[in-house]
Amino acid sequence: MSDGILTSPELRDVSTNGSPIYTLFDVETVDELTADHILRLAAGVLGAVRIRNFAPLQDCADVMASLETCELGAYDEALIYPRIAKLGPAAYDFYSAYGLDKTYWEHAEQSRATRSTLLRGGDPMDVAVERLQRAWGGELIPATSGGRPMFSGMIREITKGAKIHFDEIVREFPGAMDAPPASFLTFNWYLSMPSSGGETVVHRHRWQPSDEQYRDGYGYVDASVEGLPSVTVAPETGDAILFDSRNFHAVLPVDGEGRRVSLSFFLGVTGRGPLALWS
Ligand SMILES: O=C(O)CCC(=O)C(=O)O
Ligand SMILES: [Fe+2]
Repeated sequence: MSDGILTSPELRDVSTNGSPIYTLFDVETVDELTADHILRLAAGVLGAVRIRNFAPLQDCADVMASLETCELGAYDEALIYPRIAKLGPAAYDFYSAYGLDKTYWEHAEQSRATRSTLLRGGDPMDVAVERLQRAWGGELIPATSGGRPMFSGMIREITKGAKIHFDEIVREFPGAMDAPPASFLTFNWYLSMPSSGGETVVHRHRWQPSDEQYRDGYGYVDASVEGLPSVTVAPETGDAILFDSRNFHAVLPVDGEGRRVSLSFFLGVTGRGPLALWS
């Protein structure tokens, strides 16, 4: 271990027996996302980033008003229960032995068309992409499946919570994505948040085979993460958060007034830059 690691101001002592354990699993709440946040999430030395006022409240309100006239679909309720409403296909819904099936591409096209007018006649995804691009300072490109650009930018309403789960397309749906990225992050921009409840909890834990004893439908019971460090993020309307989607995470049920709706997609640092070497 280098001196740099031992003296970093971001480190916290979470020990219970006197010796310090550095988890490098904090939430950073910031006004501006930077490439460094994305890289530290990718490297696994940050729990989550919350970006305050990611986009204007008026944009959120306008998208929410347009959504009133638009019926949301849902994940397959036989698999994802309690129900999670959404606009836009997830690989989760359309994976078959041969990759993403034909209906995925049909849903992608329809959903893009519906989403493309929700923000005063424009697409709220463009706002998110523009902000992320500015932070990253480089290109954002769609992942591909069978050579075709995949859909990104679901609008999702989680009301009764989401079970503890992880998202890692290359492990869950092998072969669905052509060129796997070198990291797996999730982005959510909260278009509406309730007055209480609906927090996102991220646990410092990645899937391992023994977790299967804790299976609970599409997710895992609390015992899978017992005793492990975790962070709870309570975004407000207009905020966005990013974290490593391979870490087990859950959404708590809404218990106040108001809807919990986010624009959501996965992103990953691609693995085709130069290789950095060190000792
Ligand atoms: O809605 C959230 O806060 C997180 C939802 C989730 O499971 C994800 O983004 O992977
Ligand atoms: Fe998730």
